Amino acid sequence: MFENLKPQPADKILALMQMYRDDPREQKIDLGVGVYKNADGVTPVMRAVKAAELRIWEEQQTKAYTGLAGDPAYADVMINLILGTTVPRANVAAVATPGGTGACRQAFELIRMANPSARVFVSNPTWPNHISILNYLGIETVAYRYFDDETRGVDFDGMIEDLKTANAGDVVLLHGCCHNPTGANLNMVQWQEVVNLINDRGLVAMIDIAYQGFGDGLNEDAQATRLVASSVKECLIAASCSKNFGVYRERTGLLMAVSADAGQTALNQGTLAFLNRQNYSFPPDHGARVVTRILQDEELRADWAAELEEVRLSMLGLRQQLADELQRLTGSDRFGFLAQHRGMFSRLGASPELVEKLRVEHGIYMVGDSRMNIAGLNEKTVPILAKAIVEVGV
Ligand code: PLP
Ligand code: TYF
Repeated sequence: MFENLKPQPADKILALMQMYRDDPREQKIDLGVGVYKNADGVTPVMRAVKAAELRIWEEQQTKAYTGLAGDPAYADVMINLILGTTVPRANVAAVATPGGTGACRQAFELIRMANPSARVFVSNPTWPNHISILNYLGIETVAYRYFDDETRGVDFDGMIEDLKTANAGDVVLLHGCCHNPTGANLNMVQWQEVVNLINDRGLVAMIDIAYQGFGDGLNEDAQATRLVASSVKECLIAASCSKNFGVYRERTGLLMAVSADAGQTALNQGTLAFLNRQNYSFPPDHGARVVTRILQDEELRADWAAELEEVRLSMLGLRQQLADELQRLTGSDRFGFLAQHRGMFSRLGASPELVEKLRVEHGIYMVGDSRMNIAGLNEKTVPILAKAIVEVGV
């Protein structure tokens, strides 16, 4: 049997991570995989996470199974964090999942189950795992225009034009905030227009929100998701705690199915629990329990929010420093978009050849599409990157 296996394409982002590790140069700079790093290049365990883990260790009396949906308290706190009070709890079905990836995977499976002919419209570009999983599940994808190579902002007219080709029942996959890989995002007026189009054409919204708190703030980054969830007939929301709680390896995510008809929720909840059972039975618990503990405890929650805010502001500071430095070196504003982008990533807009040159000649690692993880920089490396960008001729 095994002889029938074929080599599978490697994940380019993860392959780059290995290349970076294997590079002996001391001054190398890692702007690859989307993991937050502080000025010392460390991905710290957040203070509130440590404190919550300690309390759980002291108090936890059992590790017996939870439920197929995970701990209900986890769903409650996460729904509140993401949706606030914009949607009644009775309209939301939710299950814990292994990370945001697990949530995406289950959402796609639910789509295929409910409407096998649905196509999923994905931004061009989007997180490569979206396409990879959709292809694997045999779900047709349609790319909609999103990133404008000239302005390095959103090609909103192109996006709307392409979404107008969707048929009733097709799914529109949107990044709730901090678009990966471009860093370019819609404003709220544009979000409203997308919502109107979804409603006019009978489309289904799906939101992937993996960076709440990394862009403009915890509530600000949830604003679009809240607008969509409270304005459409139904939507799926895949959420990740990997980044904003720094619990990457714990695999902590949530999938929500939101319906304007609360009478639908029991069936949605049963379906989500069924999907969990088919794939892995009970979802991972530790990360979810830590998140629950933090969000339920006023002090831990405040400390977590404060540390997350430091993380957010540090990335904004690096963006501004890089944009200023490039302004100084080039005498032009053409890199001003770096300060406008939000989240961990910015697409620089360099050709694959220049990305390769940056890696080979300068030891600067970014993804082949010129996506940079801003958190991979610090005050000392920003000028080095800016100089290299100008030298290779981006
Ligand atoms: N969705 C997007 C857009 C992401 O960038 C990521 C990566 O972090 C995820 C989902 C899921 O992350 P995880 O499965 O690690 O929670
Ligand atoms: O885009 C990123 O870098 C993060 C981390 O297969 C990631 O979302 C990258 C690749 C992958 C899983 C997670």
